[in-house]
Amino acid sequence: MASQQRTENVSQEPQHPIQVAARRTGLTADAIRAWEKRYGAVEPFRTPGGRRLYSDEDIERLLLLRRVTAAGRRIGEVAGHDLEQLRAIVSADEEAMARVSDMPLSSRGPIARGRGTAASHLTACIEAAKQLDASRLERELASAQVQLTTPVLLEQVLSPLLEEIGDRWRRGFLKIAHEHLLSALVRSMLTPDPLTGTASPDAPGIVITTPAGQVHELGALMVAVAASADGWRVIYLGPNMPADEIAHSVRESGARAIGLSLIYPSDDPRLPEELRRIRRHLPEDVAMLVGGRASHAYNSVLDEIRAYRLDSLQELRDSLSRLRD
Ligand code: B12
Repeated sequence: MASQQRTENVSQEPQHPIQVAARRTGLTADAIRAWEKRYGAVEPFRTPGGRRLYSDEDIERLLLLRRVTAAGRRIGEVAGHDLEQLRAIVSADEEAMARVSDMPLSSRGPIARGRGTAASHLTACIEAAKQLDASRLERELASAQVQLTTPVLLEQVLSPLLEEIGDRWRRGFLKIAHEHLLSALVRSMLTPDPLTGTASPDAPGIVITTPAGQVHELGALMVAVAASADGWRVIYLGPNMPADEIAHSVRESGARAIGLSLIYPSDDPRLPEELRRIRRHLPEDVAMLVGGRASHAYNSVLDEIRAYRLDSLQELRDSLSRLRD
């Protein structure tokens, strides 16, 4: 059972529903409920109707638990610690891990060197990318990953970072090597999440990919991470998938939705037919969610096949939450 030591400056008023707790911590709602049931990690207030409400302090506790588990500790070992103990473990773990700089991101835990805002992480990442300093960029990305919630990481660091580096590359200020370094690191950072998501087998499923001819993959990966963070069972197919394969995966997995990312090109004459083909082979009630910088160029075919065109990951999260209900 969690010790209930309270601190003065963090509100203890139960006011946030579980979806807000999930968004603020980057944990899935399923994971939060499982930690409560199995380990009593955080015990929220219950309304008369049985809804869970979390205080700011509960959310801080969940965030600390997320960081200690991300650093390799088992939830069962730490769930009973109070806030002070958790903070001490986090800072000792992260200090030790900050010394590990030459291991690949996927094989080590997160690194944090003090609390940063999304803007400060973004600036640090841009500087490291400009200098082609791979190990510093890895550290900065890992630090952002552990200190920020998943939506903030995706929308306020990774997305503008890719935009900025892509833009400097287009204007000739950076070389293709900068972009390759960045996209390789971002890719490896995003990949484990959708593949090892913590969603339960009966969570609603979503197939995520890019259609044939669309080879930019990072938008699809971001969608996969965002859906997974919201408790969806993600079936991630990778980029450049033929229509028949996509439709087959939806039917096999019983997915309720499909997420397609369209980044480049925005004038592929074969893509409209490819999109129609996906729709024709999908069960009627499967929702098609389409986004990415090139998606607006295919508006008319998207309307025709009753796909939802979404402009941001926030719109994705809203749509997923409506579909779930
Ligand atoms: C990384 C990258 C690459 C990598 C891709 C690696 C990989 N595995 O994906 C590599 C180096 C291979 C590459 C190659 C090329 N690239 Co490139 N690339 C980029 C870069 C930097 C990032 C792309 C990216 O993933 N962006 C992040 C995405 C996710 O951002 P976004 O589209 O705005 O999406 C956001 C939302 O819309 C939403 N979203 C995305 N998808 C979806 C889906 C759903 C369902 C929802 C709800 C939301 C959603 O999430 C995002 C986050 O907010 C961009 C620059 C940029 N500004 O984007 C150029 C960019 C896309 N590339 C470009 C070009 C020109 C190319 C090349 C033609 C270069 C060349 N001459 O070889 C080739 C084309 C390859 C091909 N065959 O198509 C241009 C495209 C210009 C245009 N006319 O649109 C860009 C814009 C660079 C530029 N500024 O000129 N590229």
